[in-house]
Amino acid sequence: MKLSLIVCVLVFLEKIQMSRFSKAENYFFFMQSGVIQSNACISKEFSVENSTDPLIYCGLHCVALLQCVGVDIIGNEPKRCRLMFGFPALIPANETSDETIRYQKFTGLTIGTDNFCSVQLTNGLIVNTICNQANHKWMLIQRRFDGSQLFLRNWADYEIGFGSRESEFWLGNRNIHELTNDGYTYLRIELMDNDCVWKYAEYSYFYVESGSSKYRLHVDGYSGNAGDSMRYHDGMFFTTYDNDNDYKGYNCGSRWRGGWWYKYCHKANLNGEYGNTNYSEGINWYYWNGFYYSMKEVRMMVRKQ
Ligand SMILES: [Ca+2]
Repeated sequence: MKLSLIVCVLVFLEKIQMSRFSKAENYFFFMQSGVIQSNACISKEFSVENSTDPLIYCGLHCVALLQCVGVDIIGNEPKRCRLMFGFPALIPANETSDETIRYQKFTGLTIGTDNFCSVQLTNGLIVNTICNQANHKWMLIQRRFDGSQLFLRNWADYEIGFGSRESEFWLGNRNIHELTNDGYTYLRIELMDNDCVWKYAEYSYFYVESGSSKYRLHVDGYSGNAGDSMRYHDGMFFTTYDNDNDYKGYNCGSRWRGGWWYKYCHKANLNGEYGNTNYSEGINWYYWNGFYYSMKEVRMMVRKQ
């Protein structure tokens, strides 16, 4: 009895999934309104004439703009169209009304919708994070988007992890080690600037050693458009303000306000201080915006090869 019910539900879900993807032919597919917060931008809002199909009209405007990742169609006649900037997924729901319908732009860089998820690793460890259910199962290991979490933390905090899936977080060095040990060794980093333009960097090899090796980083095989700021950190140990494993005379973690695989000290400081534009103290990605620019949003995620 129970089993047949489950089968029915699965068939139903599969049908929903299919209808969702059939929309992709129009360069858009339906995306559930974002329960996961983000600081993405609404770039433009305008009315759509009653005689016009709002999806086609809004869609053409979005396709014409590189930064546009999706549209919201809101209100009654005349409907209004909002063009959204930001990451393809994680764009916020600014209207909770039933009248709002959101469509996401379908591009080669689109990687799908985000959901809360739990994944059990082969050693039995259960990791709770945000997953992205597109072609690959991405798991988020870090998120920054509003400065609500303090990232200047000690070794123990970075080891266990802090924050939550509803907010900013660091998944924890122990979890990240276990994930990479379990084959999640492909890394993707997405970065958004203050105009909601976003870029990415991918690494075809990413491995973090265990705590006894001070969570030493191995990273290689860059591709992307944000520049390769991680290669500099390859081979480095993790440093926090209370555990100095970097090569500099002082403690890079306390000086540059985060926990990271610091060297002399960094080209990437993704756990730096949110919104801080002082030299090297903010969320820096040197090869895109240098040391005086702090990213509006960042997310780091891993998948299997
Ligand atoms: Ca040092």
